[in-house]
Amino acid sequence: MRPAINSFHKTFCVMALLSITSCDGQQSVFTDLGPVSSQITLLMWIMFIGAALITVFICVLMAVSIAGPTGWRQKLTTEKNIIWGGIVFPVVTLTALLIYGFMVFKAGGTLAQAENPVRISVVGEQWWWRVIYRHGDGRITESANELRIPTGRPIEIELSTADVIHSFWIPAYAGKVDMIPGRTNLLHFVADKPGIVTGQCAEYCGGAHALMSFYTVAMTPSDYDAWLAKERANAKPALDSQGEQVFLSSGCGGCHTVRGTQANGKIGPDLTHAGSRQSLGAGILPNTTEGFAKWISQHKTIKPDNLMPPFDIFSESELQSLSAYLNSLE
Ligand code: HEC
Ligand SMILES: [Cu+2]
Repeated sequence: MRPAINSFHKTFCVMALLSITSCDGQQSVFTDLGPVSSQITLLMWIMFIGAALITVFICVLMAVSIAGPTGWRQKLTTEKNIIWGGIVFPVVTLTALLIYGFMVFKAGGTLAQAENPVRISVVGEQWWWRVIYRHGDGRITESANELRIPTGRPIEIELSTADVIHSFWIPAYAGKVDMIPGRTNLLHFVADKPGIVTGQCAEYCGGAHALMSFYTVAMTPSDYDAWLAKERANAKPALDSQGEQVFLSSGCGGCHTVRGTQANGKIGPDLTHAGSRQSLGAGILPNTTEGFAKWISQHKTIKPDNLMPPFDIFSESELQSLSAYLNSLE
């Protein structure tokens, strides 16, 4: 058990470090890469600075009422001051904030009326993301654990869940929206410029919740169109047929799809272009041949509780060719 705990700790420490360094933009509430998140950040600053000023003011009043000159203390207790300071002021500020809050709540509202938004469905699954790109012709392309979006175009994300409540959150673009069983919620935003940020499940959803992350890649519209055409295509024929053979004969295809092969399972993430994503295992491992080998041989310790069965059956060379094959699926 020891090595297992150690490697879990290692992952945990790396995650903790990442979350500290994340203040420079990857996944920070202070980063605004679109109009919806700027409005939310402004609301946050107004609330924070307002609350800080009021707290300081209350502390001064308290100090005066405890240790101030008698004249000042008497003034504090007049009926007029109680009514203005204790009733009128809170009612006015809280009502103003409530109205302002409702306005920010609708931040994506005008975007919701946009014609022809980019439509993408994201389904929360314990503990990964199913991502479905909806094409203009009504067809779909399924992918996983990464969101790609074009800049400057209104984005509409349809959020649902396959199991329990999850919450979809990319702080750089918009507020969190819950994924609730039996419902479809819509999230609207725009990405101002190309870049890569991360998002995270923001509602506790069971064991591996903290390891349910994902990358979002914003691209110029022409790059996006080119990428989507590539994503839509089937997997290229494998250069290394041994790796593909191991994949197809080990039961992986019962849960995973690689379009263009016999693997058409729907239980786990689509792997048709798995090698071209930013990360593996919902944002927790680097997308390299070693990363795939690590996932396949150690995923139960790297991401405890995840629902892929353990596979300790491969020889070193089988694992190597299987990983190289998956990494070649670009
Ligand atoms: C019983 C179903 C099942 C089988 C069989 C299965 N997997 Fe998985 N696999 C999953 C699930 C579920 C996940 C998502 C785990 C998570 O991140 O929580 C997953 C995740 C993965 C990922 C990470 C995908 C990503 O988007 O980053 C890879 C790679 C992978 N599996 C490879 C394999 C290989 C190779 C095999 C065969 C040796 C295999 N799987 C067999 C269910 C399965
Ligand atoms: Cu969660």
